[in-house]
Amino acid sequence: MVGDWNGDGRDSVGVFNPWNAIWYLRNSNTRGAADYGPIQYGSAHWTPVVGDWNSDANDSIGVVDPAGRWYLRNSLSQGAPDIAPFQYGGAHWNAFFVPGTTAGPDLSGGTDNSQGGTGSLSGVAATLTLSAPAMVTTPSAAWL
Ligand SMILES: [Ca+2]
Ligand SMILES: [Ca+2]
Repeated sequence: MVGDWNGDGRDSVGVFNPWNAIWYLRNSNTRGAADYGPIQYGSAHWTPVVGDWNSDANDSIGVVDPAGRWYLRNSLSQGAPDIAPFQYGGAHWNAFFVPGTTAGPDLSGGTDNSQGGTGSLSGVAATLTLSAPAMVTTPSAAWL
């Protein structure tokens, strides 16, 4: 993701490790150590979001859980959400299908399969989840 973490008017890079929900944010678009982080915020496989939630010119972090609840924080640090968590959207609507991630074991569970369109989405997610590890390892092995 990108955001203006320090309020200087320029967006710069940030990454979120979907396996452990740890953020690393940098104030310049260059290599180097994180200016903010590691910051543990959220849970594994939640969706990271960034924005200026409080209009102070600094972008900050947020996460959306698999049920569609948003947890927004005004500072680049660990801690409780600054805005009371709220529901916006349905379960799994915000999920990124990042290679190698799962949005939770419930995606392939029996309950989603009984909900029409949600069932087909679950099928796609399950396929991506299962194929991702092979996609990560096979190309590098072929190129060596
Ligand atoms: Ca900036
Ligand atoms: Ca802000």
